[in-house]
Amino acid sequence: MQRIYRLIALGAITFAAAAGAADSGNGEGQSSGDELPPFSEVDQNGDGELSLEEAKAVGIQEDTFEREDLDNDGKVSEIGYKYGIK
Ligand SMILES: [Ca+2]
Ligand SMILES: [Ca+2]
Repeated sequence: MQRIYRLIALGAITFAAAAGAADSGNGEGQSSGDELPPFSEVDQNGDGELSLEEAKAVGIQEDTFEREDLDNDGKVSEIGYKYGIK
């Protein structure tokens, strides 16, 4: 059983490293433990930002969205989506 735990730990480290490196990359869609779809899928009108409507379409709560919309312009950036919304 110990071997399995080691594999899980290794996977978590790899994922964390990949998430840090994928800052400006176009995401290779390896989602281990990430329930949310890639930003490109969520951003339905392709304006590079997430509207409340787009957020709700993938099950993001309105209060979660508002928390991430720091400047209250009704939109959340890709970074906010990736790192702020869980
Ligand atoms: Ca959008
Ligand atoms: Ca905003």
